[in-house]
Amino acid sequence: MTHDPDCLFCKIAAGQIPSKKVYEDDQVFAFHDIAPWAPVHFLMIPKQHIPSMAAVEPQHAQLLGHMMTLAPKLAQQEGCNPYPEGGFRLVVNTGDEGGQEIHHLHLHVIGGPRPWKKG
Ligand code: DGP
Repeated sequence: MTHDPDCLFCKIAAGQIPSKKVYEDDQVFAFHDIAPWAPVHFLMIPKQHIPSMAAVEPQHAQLLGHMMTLAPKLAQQEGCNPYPEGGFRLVVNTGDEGGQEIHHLHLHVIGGPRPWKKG
């Protein structure tokens, strides 16, 4: 599994930098965003270092599917109201023009009663 020793999110996944953990398994780590846009805002990251969605390869399909199927369960666990009145937003910023600041692939899971700061 690839690991970048200079990557902030690799360090968070490894427990070298503290975070408020939401979920962890052998492939994925989820934790609260440090600057939430909404009442529920956490990040899901692969434990392996993938810089962005632009770097995704067919070999990552199972991992990405795992993240996407976990997201609704964790969203509900973290307090998002049920679909359709509730729901959540999934965001993957990609590259500088896509608004990506941390170059380790991450899925924003955002929800809770509106209004939100962004969106
Ligand atoms: P993006 O712009 O998509 O790369 O989002 C990066 C997010 O990461 C941003 O919403 C703030 C969050 N973030 C940055 N540094 C830290 C940190 O040290 N801890 C936590 N929990 N979140 C962080």
